[in-house]
Formats: sequence, structure tokens, C-alpha cells
Amino acid sequence: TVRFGIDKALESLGVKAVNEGTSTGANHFGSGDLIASYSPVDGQLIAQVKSTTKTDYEKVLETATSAFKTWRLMPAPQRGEIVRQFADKLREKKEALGKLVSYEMGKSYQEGLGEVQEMIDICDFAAGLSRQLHGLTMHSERPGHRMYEQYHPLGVVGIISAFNFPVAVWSWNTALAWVCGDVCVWKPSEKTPLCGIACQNIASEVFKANNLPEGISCLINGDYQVGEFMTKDTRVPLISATGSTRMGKIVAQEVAARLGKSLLELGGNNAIIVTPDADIKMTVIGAVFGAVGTAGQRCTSTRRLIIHESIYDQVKTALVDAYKQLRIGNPLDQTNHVGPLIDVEAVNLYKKALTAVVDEGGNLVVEGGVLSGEGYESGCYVKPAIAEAQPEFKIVQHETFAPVLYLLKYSGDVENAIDIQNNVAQGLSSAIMTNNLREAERFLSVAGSDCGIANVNIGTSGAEIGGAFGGEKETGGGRESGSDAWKVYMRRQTNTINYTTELPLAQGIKFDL
Ligand code: UN1
Repeated sequence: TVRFGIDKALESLGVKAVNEGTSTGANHFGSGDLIASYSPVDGQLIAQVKSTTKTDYEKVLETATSAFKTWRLMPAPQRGEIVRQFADKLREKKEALGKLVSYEMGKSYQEGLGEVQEMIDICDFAAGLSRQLHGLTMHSERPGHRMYEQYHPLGVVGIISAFNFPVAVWSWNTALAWVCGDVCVWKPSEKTPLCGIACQNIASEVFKANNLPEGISCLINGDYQVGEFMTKDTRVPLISATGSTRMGKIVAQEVAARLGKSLLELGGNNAIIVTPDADIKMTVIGAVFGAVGTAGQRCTSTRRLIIHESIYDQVKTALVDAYKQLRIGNPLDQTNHVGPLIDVEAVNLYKKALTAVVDEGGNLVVEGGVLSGEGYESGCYVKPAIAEAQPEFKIVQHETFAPVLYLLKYSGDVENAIDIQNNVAQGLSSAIMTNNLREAERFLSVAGSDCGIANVNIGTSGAEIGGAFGGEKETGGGRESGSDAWKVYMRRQTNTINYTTELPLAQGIKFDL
């Protein structure tokens, strides 16, 4: 198999690879059972990682809690400087980390690099933010009184992330949490543990070089049971979890049971509305990238196209043509557009979705299929598919993490399309393709899209880090990344100060002694 320099990348990231032909290479951040990481690119075992036991976890929490005592005292702009240095290290390691992301997760090398770029961008954002963690001042109703609010760090932030963005989602959380003065404990997906090891190594180097305590950045590995150590732990005031709605509902309940805070970024069922006034060329580019990019495994992937009947056939034909150009294969080979799904389990869910849509009366206009033979040995490569369907089909209502695009037809007004688009359980991303101002504004209005992200003449995926990222309904309601998302990582305190010799009470209450 062609490995595109992956061994060199692993070495530069301090990830111990499996020795030739054996399975002894281990990465020690725990003492539990070994988790094996197989690449969906070629099916090879890349390396193993030790999982975190309860005893390991206790040690991690102790280290984190004690590191917090030092870290919170460091002025925020100085913490920003540490995050800036972390971004510099990421710039140095961009190619290596991008390659590992591509090899371990299966997204294209370009998208792997893009993911590391998102990390760099959020660090730059956070470094600037470190001087802007401001609250408001209010006018007191009492004379000689001053009232203001300030933000303090929360403490230990638990981060649970998914395989599809194995490094960026962690950085959205951690870069903000760090400048806010929090320390982080990260449980990456057990499907991409090596990305976790690599990031932890990069972060540790920076903290060490600055004589800062171990424990500002912590890594734990394992499945949902390891996640549960955190979700049930009152010493972890905030859990930020990204992944399936199923997982999010469990996490939310466990955290709520102890009245902790959770920040959830869960499933999407993202649609693009294509109106009679759409630019068809742009629509096709946006829809194809949205549907097949990352092999349809983004939370923001385009799953539904809601097309006006007057241009339906034209859009369908253009899409079918575009899908003919798609090259599926090794994502490290930059001539390919579509890499593998994460694992065989994902392939089975993809196959099930195709069967389901046909069973419900849908029509496959681009038939899918699992690829086999040379270059496809991992069994994880599938052909992107397009199905004509009805909005109310169960499978259309469901998020399948694979490159399956549903074409839905609407007639009449844009309101009808908006109804279809909103009529799903999820509420992450949405888009409209139109050059008609009235339609665009209706889509963005109070009666328009109900999603956390609503775009005009852009697809559903590929959000910039500067905006708040997340969505409504079953997407979980959380907002990560830009805008004022940092506030979730801090506790707000209202302070009232009396600089007189009197003690007047608020609300004019008289209490004479
Ligand atoms: C995700 O799929 O969990 O907007 C995150 C996008 C990326 C992030 C996706 N910036 O597609």
C-alpha cells in the first residue's frame, strides 16, 4: 500500500506506530486495555493506545484540579500568549497532523489540512479574545454604589469529541477554555485516538516550555464508560460533547442530574433550498461538496436538497453529471475527491439507508455501492448516492453519516420549502440558493429557517470559526467556537460596591434600627 509519508508524520507527532508486523506499539496515557486504531484508508493497524481506567482517571482529575489553581491566577492575556504559541506549533506541524487526520479518519488530505487550519484560526481568535473577556457595568439605583459583572473561569472542562473532526472540535473548546482560565480533560473518539495523542503531545510541549503544570491539558481514552467518569463527576462543571443525538441525550441527562452545565453539538439533517432564482452552477458545487465532502460525515453535510419543481429536472441532471466526475479512493492521493467511511459499521448504515429509501418508495438516480478490489481493501469505500424521496420518509428524517443525498421537490412559494426544511428533528445548518432578495430574507426571517446556521448562496458545511457554531432542537442548542461562545466556559459574577457611609437598601426598602 502507498502510505504517502504517514510514518514520517507519526514520528514527528510523537505517535508510536506499530512495529513492523507486530502490534506492540503503544501510546501510554493510561493503563487500561489497548484500543487499536485501524486506518479506513487501507485497513492497516496504525497503532494502539491504552485506555483510561477509573484509577487513571482519578489521577488525571487530581492533576487537572491542581493545575487549575495555578492557571486561573495567570492573567488572561498571558494565557492568550500560551495559546498563541500553541498555534505556532500547529503551524509547524500542520502537514504532519493533517496527514494523520486524513489517514486515521479518512477525510481528504486537503480537508485534513483544513481542519488543522481551523485549529490555528481558533487559537488566533482566542489569543485576541484573551484581552476581551469583558462583562458590563450597570448604573446602580442606589447613590454611591457601583455595579458591574465579571467573568471567572469554571474549572475543569470535560470535552467529548467525535471521529469526524478528530482535532478541530477539541481545539474550538480547548483554545477558548484555556484563555478563559479553565483546564481541559479531553476524551476523543475511540475511533481516532491517535489524533488525540498527537494533539496532546503538541500541547504538552508548549506548556512544558513555559514551565506550566501538566494538567492544563489532559487526555483520557476509551469508550462511553470513560466519558461517564466525567459526565457524572461534580468536579467537572462543564461537559462539552459533540457527536450523535443518542449520545447527547445520555450526556445531557447525566450532567443535568448533578446540575452541571453541558454544551451539546449533535446531529444535523441539513438542507439546501433551491429556488427558481438559484444560480444552478453554484448550487451544484455547493451541494456536491456538502454531500460528498468528508464522505458525508460532517455534522453540517448536506443531506437534503429541496428543489422547486420548475427547475427540478435541470438540477437533477446537473447533479448526476457532476457525480460522474467524482473520483473515489485513497484520500491522501490528492486527485481523489471522496475517501472512505470511518469503518465497516458505517458502511452497513449507508447500505441500510439505501435499502430503506427504496423500500419507502424512493428512487435512486445515482446508485451507490460498496467498492472492492485494489485500493479498496479496507472495505470502507462507498459510492456517493442520490435518491429522489419524499420529505416525510423515515430515512429522510434520520441522519445517516454517509454520502447519501435526498432530492425533494416543492411547488409554489418559498414558504413551502421552508416548511419542509424545518420539519425534521434536527436544527444545525441550512441554506438557500437564490438571487431573489425577498426569498432570501424570508428564509432568514423569524418565520424562516429554524437552524443555528442559515446561509444564503453558500452550502450547509464549511462554517468559519468566527461565528457561533451549533444548532437547535435535537442538535442540542449549544454554541461553540466564535462570537460570544466563550461565555459558556466562564461563570458570571455580579458585583455591587458601596463607597458611601450609608447602607441604603435596594427597592427603597426601609429597615430602621
Ligand atoms: C462537525 O461536523 O462536527 O462547518 C463540524 C463545517 C466545519 C465544522 C464541522 N467547519 O463543516
